[in-house]
Amino acid sequence: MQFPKQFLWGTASAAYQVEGAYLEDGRGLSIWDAYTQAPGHVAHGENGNVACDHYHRFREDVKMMHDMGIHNYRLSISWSRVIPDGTGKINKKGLQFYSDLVDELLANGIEPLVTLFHWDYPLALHHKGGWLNRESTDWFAEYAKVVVEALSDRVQYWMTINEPQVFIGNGYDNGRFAPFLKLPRNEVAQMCHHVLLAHGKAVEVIRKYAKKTPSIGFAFVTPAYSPRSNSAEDIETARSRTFSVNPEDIAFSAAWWADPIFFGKYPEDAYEKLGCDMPTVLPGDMEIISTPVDFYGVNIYESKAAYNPDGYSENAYLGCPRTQIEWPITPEALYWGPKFLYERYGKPIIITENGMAAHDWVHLDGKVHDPNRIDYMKRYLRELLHAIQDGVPVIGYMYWSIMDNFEWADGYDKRFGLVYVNYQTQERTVKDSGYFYQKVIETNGEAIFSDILD
Ligand code: GCO
Repeated sequence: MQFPKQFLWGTASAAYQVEGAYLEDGRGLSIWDAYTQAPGHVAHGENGNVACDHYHRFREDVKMMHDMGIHNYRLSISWSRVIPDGTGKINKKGLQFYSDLVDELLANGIEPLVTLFHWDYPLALHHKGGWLNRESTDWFAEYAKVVVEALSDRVQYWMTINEPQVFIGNGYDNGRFAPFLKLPRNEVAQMCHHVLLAHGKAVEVIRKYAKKTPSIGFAFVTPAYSPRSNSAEDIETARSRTFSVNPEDIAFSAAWWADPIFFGKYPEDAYEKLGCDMPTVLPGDMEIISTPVDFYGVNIYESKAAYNPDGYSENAYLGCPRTQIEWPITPEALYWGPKFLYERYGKPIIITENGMAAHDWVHLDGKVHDPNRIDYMKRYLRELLHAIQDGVPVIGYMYWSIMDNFEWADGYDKRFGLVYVNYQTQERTVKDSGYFYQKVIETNGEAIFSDILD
């Protein structure tokens, strides 16, 4: 069996990482605009002020995607471009940009998948307490309604929130991402609860106001553990580690986020491990949080080794190859991740992100040769196909990213794109892997078994 007939083959990006135009047409500031300007936060003092200048170049970029044979494009909306202060007055020009982008995509035969929030939190709301303030859940619902009313006549696929694990864990727990804070655990836990509640309210809003019947999910990151062997015991060890709550790092625990959504309650072990740091939950919250969704969107780049007592901070195995961003290359992540998630939560899966950063540059012949990325994609997609063959309903795959972009605290050094971006000239060059992916899409996956290397 091959990839399903209607499989969503796509690529992904996020507003702050590609758009630039940070002060244009009435856009308000986000926490990334504000806190990247301070020294020491981002490699080389870089920021997303210009990024890939996609705001101005989106028509050429969409044409490029069309020429690359891309079928789907996962994009995110900048909240403060649409509502500069986070609540209240709408910025018509900002909203128009996304409406034009959606039109351009559809005119080029590309279906958009929209993420409402990919980390660029409005600065004005941060100053009102951000996710720590319970009102943040209503601010998010208000914003969701504005976007849904503007785009849902043309958009079917919606993701509420991208990787709460990362923007909460790195943003408010370990201080690596904007707003670069290290808050006490009870506050981090309370923020998580508000993020979940905001998600639930947004699901209700999308369901209620969408003009086209929506398909709703989120884009979480799930660090699945892989078993050492296929013995029932090893698989069980991997599964239970995947879903157990790590009290030192609650934000990165898969079940901490997904159990409330699918089962309407926090995982049992969270109560034991967090004790009085558990969030305050008001009556009715869990009903809202568990408003049904249609798919489980998951960003998977790597798996941890279940047999390694220290897990993911250690090598999956001695000498495990790593990408340019130092992440271990563990293709089996695309088998075990979707499998465990489907077994536990029973929803179709979309791989909302997968990809690698590599040491790419334009070679003397004017091309970008990245055989390592092609090999990576083949290995990961073969594992994904294996999961499908084993009965996991995976309905789509979005390569991260369509083009090189602003990689958060790593600035512009780490290149994940299928398209190379020269940040001095904004020239785009499709990498060999971009042409390879075109063949993958054209053949509905057959090309992952070819011997194409460049
Ligand atoms: C994430 C984000 C992306 C990243 C990508 C590579 O997964 O962290 O969704 O914005 O750029 O994953 O780190």
